[in-house]
Amino acid sequence: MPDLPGVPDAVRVVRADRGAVLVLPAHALAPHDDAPVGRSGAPDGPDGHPRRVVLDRDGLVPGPDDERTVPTVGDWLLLDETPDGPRVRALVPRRTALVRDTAGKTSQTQALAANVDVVLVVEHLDPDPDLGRVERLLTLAWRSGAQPVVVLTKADLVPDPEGMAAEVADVALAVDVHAVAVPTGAGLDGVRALLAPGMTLVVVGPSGAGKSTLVNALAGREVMATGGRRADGRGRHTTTHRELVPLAGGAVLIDTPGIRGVGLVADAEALDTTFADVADLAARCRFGDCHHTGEPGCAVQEALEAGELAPRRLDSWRRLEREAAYQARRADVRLAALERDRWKKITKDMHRGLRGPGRPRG
Ligand SMILES: Nc1nc2c(ncn2[C@@H]2O[C@H](COP(=O)(O)OP(=O)(O)OP(=O)(O)O)[C@@H](O)[C@H]2O)c(=O)[nH]1
Ligand SMILES: [Mg+2]
Ligand SMILES: [Zn+2]
Repeated sequence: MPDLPGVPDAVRVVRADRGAVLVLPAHALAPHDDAPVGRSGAPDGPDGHPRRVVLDRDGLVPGPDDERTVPTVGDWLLLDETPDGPRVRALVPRRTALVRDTAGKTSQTQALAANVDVVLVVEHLDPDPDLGRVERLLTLAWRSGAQPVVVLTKADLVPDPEGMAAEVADVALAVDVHAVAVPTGAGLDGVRALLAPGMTLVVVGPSGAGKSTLVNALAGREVMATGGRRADGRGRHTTTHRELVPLAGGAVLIDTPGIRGVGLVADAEALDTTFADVADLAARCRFGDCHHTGEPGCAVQEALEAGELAPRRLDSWRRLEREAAYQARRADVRLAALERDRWKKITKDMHRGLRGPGRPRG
């Protein structure tokens, strides 16, 4: 695998549940003729079917730097064979990771998918695409280290898909935008071009956008169940788990459930990439700490007044920046708490050491 020079016996997580993972060996993911393609739900099946590996009690696996990590779809693992079955020896360091913030007072993040090359940000053309959501998912994707690509679905349901795609492209800088219609196959070739052997793609987007329909179309068979659309146009949450689907050509696709509000984990770099137009303007403001709220020499306000920057775009940038800053603060609080606990333990151990082993207290 191009992924893993020097780690020939690694297996890949195709599905992660609470206490166990389903894995496939690299050769089951590589291109070969009439491969029995792995499907989950058949633990320990014949060759080509995923194997079930039970995790330690805590559900974690040994990662780099002795850190224990929750394994996720797309992870590569090294196994040990034991009399009780396979056990995870180590997690191979992740090349990229799509991470989201999960709700909670102190920040907790969740890796949605690992070792991804391309993040397909899937958004429907009918109902109208939500540009703010596209910007949010693009930021998440840039942060992952993978290349984002936007896929606009249901092009068959609108009169001017190309015009709509151009509007989305205006907010998706440095990103390819494809409008597709699965019933007619229109636009799918552009997405198929991304499926080189060894590539890992993940689809993210709202429920009902057509992620699983797209996965099936690219796989050429019904791998994932797809859902209807409710009368109000909103999704039904048909897909309920993340799953890695090997394609015959040697690429793999990861399908994910529609995420309601995906908590942003972003850094300045990811935001500046998504909003490169705003960041460029902001760099030209007279004052380095300009808030773009009426300061003299504000290039952002000037662009707004000249109609060169959409107010929606600026609002969206501000909202995501605030959210990312808030998330980072919560992460800091959590880190500080962890650090405090660690020192408490170290000082406690130290005192115990000073007292000497086995020496009675008091
Ligand atoms: N007309 C049309 N319908 C589509 C297209 N793509 C998906 N659909 C329909 O949209 C509905 C939702 O599709 P799914 O693939 O289940 O959506 P999803 O994004 O996987 O949704 P979740 O699993 O809930 O996150 C289904 O009824 C699909 O048939 C398309 O290109 N054109
Ligand atoms: Mg789905
Ligand atoms: Zn300014």
